[in-house]
Amino acid sequence: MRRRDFIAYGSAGVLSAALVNEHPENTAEAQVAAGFSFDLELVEVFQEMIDGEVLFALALRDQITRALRPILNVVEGANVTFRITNRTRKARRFALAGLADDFFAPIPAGGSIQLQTIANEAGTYCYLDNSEQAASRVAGFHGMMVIAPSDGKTPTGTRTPYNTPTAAQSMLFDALGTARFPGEKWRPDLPSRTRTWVFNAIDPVLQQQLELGREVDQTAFLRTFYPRYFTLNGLSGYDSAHDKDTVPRGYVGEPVLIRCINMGLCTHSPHIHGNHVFRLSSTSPAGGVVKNQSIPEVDTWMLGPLARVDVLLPFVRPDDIPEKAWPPKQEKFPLKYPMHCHMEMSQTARGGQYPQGMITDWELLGDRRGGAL
Ligand SMILES: [Cu+2]
Repeated sequence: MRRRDFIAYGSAGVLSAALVNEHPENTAEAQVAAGFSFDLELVEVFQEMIDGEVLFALALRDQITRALRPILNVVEGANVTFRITNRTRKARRFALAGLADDFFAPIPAGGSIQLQTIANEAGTYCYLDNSEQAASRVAGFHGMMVIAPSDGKTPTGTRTPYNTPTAAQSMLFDALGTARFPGEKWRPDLPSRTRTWVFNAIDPVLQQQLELGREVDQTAFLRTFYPRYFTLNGLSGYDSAHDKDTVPRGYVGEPVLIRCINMGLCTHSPHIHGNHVFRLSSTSPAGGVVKNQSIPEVDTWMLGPLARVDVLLPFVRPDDIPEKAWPPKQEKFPLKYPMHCHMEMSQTARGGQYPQGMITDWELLGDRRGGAL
């Protein structure tokens, strides 16, 4: 089920009948010879929460696909142009956290701007509005930017998500498809082998303050922030557990890269059942991408505010099923395993409804595709 999202036109904030989509896979890219360009607009919207409550929110929208909070896909080294129109009631400032060009010029209310930068290092990044410090980011003006590598191969030619991968990253990606990980290498050419997870926490009081056009006192905002909804790709609970763009699905031997960013104010701890993940990269204090020199195998990974972490879900036979009992005969495929945040407050909606918070599934569709192991 898709939640309803509405664009709010004008300062009156009247609910419009225009339904809009939030599809992470609706990439906003429009590749041109010299680089990438995006036509985007800053909008005020109303979005339906998991319990039916409708809240005001801010968002960046792709002017062509109409997707809210699109994933911006570019390639390392390319020139990137953003043409942005600000349709909100306040001046806004688009920023790419973690890239060298962190601060562009402000965009006045009703104005348009063209911004340019260079995609300087492959990895997972985020865009946001920092004109009201953290407030408008948390209120929905955020999204992911993915810089794919221009080459991205290990010394032996295996594809990875990074240019000049570390020795540890190379060992892991080279090992995919061999004894420990029967099956295939990671496949960047298949969209189903990469998932993008954007985490956020929503306080209805903040959303209402922004809806009413009130100034947000930053100190008070940080002190009193009281999130009631916890979202993954803008969805919660049942919705995110059944969202085709959020749920990793595949057969044994089809590893999936999961790019994670936390746009909220709370620290989260995504925790996964069935398989462990391999933590590939994290965020440097200066905002860059840290390609890990050693790769921990974990079932929980920490995501502080503004953290960006890549993990690899290997899609191996789950350890809790003995080899002699594999493939399972009584329990039928697909085997569904949860990912839920270990910060327990995040599992609820409105402080009580469990499990309607930050959760999704991943699905093991069957033994090795084609049967050969
Ligand atoms: Cu659990």
